[in-house]
Amino acid sequence: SAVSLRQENAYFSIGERCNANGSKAWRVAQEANDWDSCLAIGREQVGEGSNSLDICTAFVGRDEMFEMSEVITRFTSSVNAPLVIDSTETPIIEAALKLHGGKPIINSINFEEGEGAATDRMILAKKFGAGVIALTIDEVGMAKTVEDKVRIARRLVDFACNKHGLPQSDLMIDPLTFTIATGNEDDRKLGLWTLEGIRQIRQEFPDIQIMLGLSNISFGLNAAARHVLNSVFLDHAVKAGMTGAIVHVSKIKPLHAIPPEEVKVMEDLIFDRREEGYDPL
Ligand code: THG
Repeated sequence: SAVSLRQENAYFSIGERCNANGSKAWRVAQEANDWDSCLAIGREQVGEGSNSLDICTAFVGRDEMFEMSEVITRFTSSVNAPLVIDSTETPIIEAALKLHGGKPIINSINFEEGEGAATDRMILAKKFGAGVIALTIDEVGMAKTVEDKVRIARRLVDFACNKHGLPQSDLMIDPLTFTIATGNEDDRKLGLWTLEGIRQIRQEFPDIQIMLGLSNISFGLNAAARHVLNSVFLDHAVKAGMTGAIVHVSKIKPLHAIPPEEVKVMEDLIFDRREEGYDPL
């Protein structure tokens, strides 16, 4: 058959496994302050194609400031990829930015408690030349409907770019992914709404980045099914206009490498085409 020279579905991939809540192997290494093993988990993901690494050291009973600082100090000198600083605490973000060479990314800003914390973080972004991930969360809560995602995205672009001068290309809007695998009636449309949110935000703001924490979509399924659903959803999200994602990079398969019947099962799930009594999983 014809060889296609067109690279499809290029996106900025952020490795998800340097996360105390998202990887058992990482948590075990971090708890032992085994920084060599942490570094190995980071390097492995870059070797597998991650363009960046999400770093989250927050864990109950641990010293996030100390452990984040230890990690950033080592990674910034030994891993050839910009880091995504994933913390809910502004002082931790600031400490990490001070230690990071090159261009870091702040994960994240949102309007959960108004604009105070977001303002502090925008000032840091400007000072350190950082990119910014912005979640569609406001004082009312996390955006689940398309309408809420687009409305809060508008406010985030206005706030970060118009008010605080962040270049649109350095803003990564995250319209939020939730699991669609709970079997819960209320959750069935959440994937569909995220895809439609991406499409509308892309249309309104052609120059911003749009990203997701991809693996959230499949919480609740077994590992093999998760990898297929994550890959299929990623493909649809990129086609809708997404330009980045936090992923388990070695588990992402291009669609042509997944059996068509498995793609269909996952598309039925994503587009809520399940029929009465239909139980694909
Ligand atoms: N948006 C933004 N940042 C985020 C998220 C988001 N950061 C965290 C999270 N969500 C994205 N990262 C992960 C990391 C791991 C998993 C899911 C999301 C995951 N891990 C397996 C598990 O928990 O079952 C791995 C288990 C293991 O290896 O031990 O699913 O949405 N901006």
